[in-house]
Parts: sequence; structure tokens; C-alpha cells
Amino acid sequence: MSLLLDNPFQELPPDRAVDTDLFLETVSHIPSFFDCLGSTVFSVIKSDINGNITKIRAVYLKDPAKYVTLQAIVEAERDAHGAQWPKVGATLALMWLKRGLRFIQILLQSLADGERDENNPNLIRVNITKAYEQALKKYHGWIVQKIFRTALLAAPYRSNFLKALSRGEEVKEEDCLANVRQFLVNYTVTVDAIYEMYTNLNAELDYAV
Ligand code: EIS
Repeated sequence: MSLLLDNPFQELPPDRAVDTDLFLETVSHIPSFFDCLGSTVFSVIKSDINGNITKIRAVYLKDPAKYVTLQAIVEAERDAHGAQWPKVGATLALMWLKRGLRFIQILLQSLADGERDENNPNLIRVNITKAYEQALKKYHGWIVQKIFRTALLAAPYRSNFLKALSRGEEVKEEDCLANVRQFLVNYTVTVDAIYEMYTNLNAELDYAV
């Protein structure tokens, strides 16, 4: 089992450029995390994220020296694809991947901040719903929103989720949350930098699936 917190994101350089190879290596550990969440509904999400990563990697491998940063890929595709861009290639894959990453960021931040449903303290539905509303909901039509509601019902208990984050070991909640906070530092900076790049390059779309 490969765990989120075992594969930390690196600190970004002063220009906040995201190194493609390092980014792909780090995010490639995320999909296997879904295996320890149990329900098959998570396999849909896993394969979507896997597809995004595979697509970005395929472009990167065509010319690693040229595509050393994520921005270099997005700019090259903008110059190559004309009117089709940004709904094309690695630009589209990263557009969606960053939303999943933002979802994870908000979910973990909410847990780290101690937000919880006092009536159901061992559920993480309030945290998941917050992340969904802020990161994904507006890009989803009713069918996908229904998949979300199914995933929500299948979500693990808080204690099991924290245990999964801690490589299945019994770790004190406070220790696990301290690791989550540590993980979130570079992770949040990286996700923010990708969002900022999409805004600056005018690469963001808001169609719903
Ligand atoms: C994109 O998918 C493709 O990704 C993209 C291209 O084909 C594009 C074309 O328009 O579509 O349809 C997908 C969309 N992806 C659009 C939906 C998939 C199912 C989403 C179900 C949403 C449920 C999310 C809630 C999950 C609750 C989980 C609770 C767990 C405790 C640590 C947990 C991490 C959960 C992370 C969830 C991330 C969800 C990401 C969904 C992205 C999405 O909406 S391309 O493909 O360009 O590569 O070819």
C-alpha cells in the first residue's frame, strides 16, 4: 500500500515552476491509496485520476527536456492546437487532475483543522462535502453528482481513514493529523501554483460533465 504521506511534495523554487518529472512521480502514488478505501465506487475515481496522469506522462515522455515544467507543456499545447485548446491533451488532463488534488487538499485541511459533525464525530461526510462543494461540484451534472452521493455513503469512518493515511498502523490521531499538516505545506503550494498558472494562461474551462 502506497501512502499519501510517504510521498511528500517538494518545495517549489522561487519562480514556483512545477517540475513535471517530480510532479508525476509524486502524484503517481495517489491512485493506489484508493485501494485501501474499500468500496468499488472509488475505482471509478481511481481510474479517472490514473488516466489524467498517464496522459500527462505520455506528453512529457515525448520530449522531457522541452517539457521540464508543467507550464512548458501547457504553453506548447496552446501554441500547437489553436482553437481546440485548452480542451485538449495534457492541458485538459491537468485541468481535471488539479481539481481532484484540490479536493484532497480541502478534505485533508478540514480534517487537520478539526472540523467535524459533533453528532457523528466518527464520520467525515462534512469534510468530504465541503471539499466537493469547493473543488468539484460545479463541474458535475446531476449524474456525476449522484455518483458523488454514492461515494459519500461509502466513505470510510474517520478513524479508518486516518489509519489508512498512517500506513494501516495504529497511530494516535494527533500524530496522524500532525503528519497531514506537514504534508499539506508543499502540497498546497503546488496545487495553488497550478491553479494560478491556469488562470494566468487563460487555460481554465468551466463546462460540466
Ligand atoms: C474528465 O473527467 C477526465 O478526467 C478527462 C477528460 O476525459 C474530461 C473530458 O471532459 O473528463 O467524468 C469524471 C470527471 N472527473 C471528468 C468523473 C469521474 C467520477 C467522479 C466522481 C466524483 C466523486 C468525488 C467524491 C469522492 C469522495 C471520496 C471520499 C474519500 C474519502 C483521499 C480521497 C481522495 C478523493 C479524490 C476525489 C477526486 C475526484 C476527481 C474527479 C475528477 C472528475 O470530476 S483526460 O480525462 O483529459 O485525462 O483524458
